Amino acid sequence: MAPSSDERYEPPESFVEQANVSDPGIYDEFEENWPDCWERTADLLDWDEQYDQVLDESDAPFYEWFPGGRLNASYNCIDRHIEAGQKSHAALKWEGKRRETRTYTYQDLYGEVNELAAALRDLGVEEDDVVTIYLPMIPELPIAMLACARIGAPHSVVFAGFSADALATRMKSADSEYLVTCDGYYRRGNAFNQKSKADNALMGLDRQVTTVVVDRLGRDLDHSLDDDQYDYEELLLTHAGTTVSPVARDAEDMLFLMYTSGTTGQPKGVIHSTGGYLAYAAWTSRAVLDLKPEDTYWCSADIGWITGHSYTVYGPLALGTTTLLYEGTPDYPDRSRLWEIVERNAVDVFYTAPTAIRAFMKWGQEYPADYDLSSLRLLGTVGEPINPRAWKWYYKHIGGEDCPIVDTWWQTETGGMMVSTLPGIGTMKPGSAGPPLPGIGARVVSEDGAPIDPGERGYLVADRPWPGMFRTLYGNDGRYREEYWEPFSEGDDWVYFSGDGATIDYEGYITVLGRVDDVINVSGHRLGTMEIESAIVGVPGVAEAAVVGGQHETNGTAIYAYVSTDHSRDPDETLRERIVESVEDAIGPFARPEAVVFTPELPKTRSGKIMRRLLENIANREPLGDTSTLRNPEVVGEIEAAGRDD
Ligand code: 6R9
Repeated sequence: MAPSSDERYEPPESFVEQANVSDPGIYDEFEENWPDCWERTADLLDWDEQYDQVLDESDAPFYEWFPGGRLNASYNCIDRHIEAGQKSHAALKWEGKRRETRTYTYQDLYGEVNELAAALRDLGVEEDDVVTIYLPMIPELPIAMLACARIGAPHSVVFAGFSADALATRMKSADSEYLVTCDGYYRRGNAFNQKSKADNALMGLDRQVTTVVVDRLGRDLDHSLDDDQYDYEELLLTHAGTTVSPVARDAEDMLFLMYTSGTTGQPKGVIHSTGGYLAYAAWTSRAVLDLKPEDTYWCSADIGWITGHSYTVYGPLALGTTTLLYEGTPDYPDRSRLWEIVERNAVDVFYTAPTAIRAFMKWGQEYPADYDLSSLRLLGTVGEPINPRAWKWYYKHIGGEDCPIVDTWWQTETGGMMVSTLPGIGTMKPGSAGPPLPGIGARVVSEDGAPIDPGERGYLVADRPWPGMFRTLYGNDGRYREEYWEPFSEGDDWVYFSGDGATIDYEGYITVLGRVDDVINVSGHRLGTMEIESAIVGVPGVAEAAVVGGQHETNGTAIYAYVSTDHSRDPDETLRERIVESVEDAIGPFARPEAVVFTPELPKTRSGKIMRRLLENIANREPLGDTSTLRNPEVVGEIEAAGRDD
């Protein structure tokens, strides 16, 4: 990825004048009062019981934020806005794939969340039971999340594009006995059966699962319900008008689980708390996204990923904003779809991923140019590094050179944004995310943990905890400690390791370079190479596989799979197709390799380790450097040739 450019942009005066945060003194204020500075994030919420303390570090790195405090996330995202007179204010606006639209006021949201909460309770869901949600971008997805939050049942949302196997693994890992899913959804205009995927997953589980099924497709897809499967609409009717008082949860109680890929084949269940997470999501939505209750705000990420959790659902709703949900893809039915939605809804703030921006760029400026985008006040990006060219295109053709851009670096584990300029304060430098947010201890260090010189490559770490941080990995405190805290901590100085490489400049601006571990970021989706490799080696005839990320014009990175076959099998098209299918079955279509390159052997060191770096260079058509440490240097030429033929 290209390094940041030297260009600088200042936020327009008109933006600064109205910004939620515009006093540069905020950085010092947080430093001087750390950790009490975080009280101002907790103050954005309504608490049933005040917390005793801001931060308890006694069992670090198992930190506790706002211990002793009690609150309910659904109350904070809904009820309190109604109590404040906002019942007729739009909470959710939904744009469906077939141009259907739906608007839920805060009162509507209250009604449906309560009815579903009552129904879930009736079905047996108790406080602390994990409810898995496997839904596409329809209003029932955030509604189900908030219904769970209301009764103190942590949700585990599994992205709808995941396969049956991936769903089963996640349900098993979370000991989840409840599932909310749907009959199906439209994909590029065609009905796609989601329930059969869910049913297949349930067949692989050795426990009874109670399922709620949303009817998204009506007559376009008939489905039948088993004894332990319930129709969503019918459940709501049975519980029409019922209300459930929000359960006061301990600040440290789990609000949700979110599975993400790591360096081993097993996905990790990242645990987020109720108090610290919600406070941090609300605070960053206010300070970085500049959200105000009267805004219509659109984050284009799927709620199945962390970005949608923090910045489509929890942050914006905690602030009483109108949050927009879009079910479709940017180019269906045509490439103007997003801009038409921005214009029609007069969207104020738009948050998307660099992959999407690169696609818009490729399609051409004429699509946004046809629409009135002047309602936009602020733009954001997240998920991967943004190259300066894409940044400038976004600034000019979407923002009309009048909207600041926040390039926000963060992760599933961090719960909320960590590195970004504050839009009403900071100078923007295309390609560089910016300084750490106030109170955040993000640093770039060398292998031994010492600060690196500006311009040098180092590792992105955080040397202090923050309220939105994950609390542990589900059922795996050991892995939490080892993977995230042990690499850079010394004694009692706990340092969080992000897994990303970065540089820092003289002004403290951080440019994130990407993962330094075996995680590949494809279009902002995090995938573990091990997960993909194990799907590939499961195909009969495959001997070995290595998967690396190679640069891709729009997706940022694409998956390149290098595969050797065993004696039983010669590589051919059928095998290639089986490999691709196997990856789709194990993970989902979004993990499909861009190329499968057959090679008689994988390049290995003398000790037998696969040289992934070398394969990465080959995928990127980069110079190979020293290959003398290879046991089998002759394969390199063959792989290069095979890749070219592909
Ligand atoms: C929120 C989210 C996290 C990984 C992270 C990094 C990459 C995210 C970025 C960025 C450069 C940015 N990443 N934001 N890289 N600039 N602004 O995406 O969470 O799915 O867990 O991915 O995404 O590599 O480590 P998640």
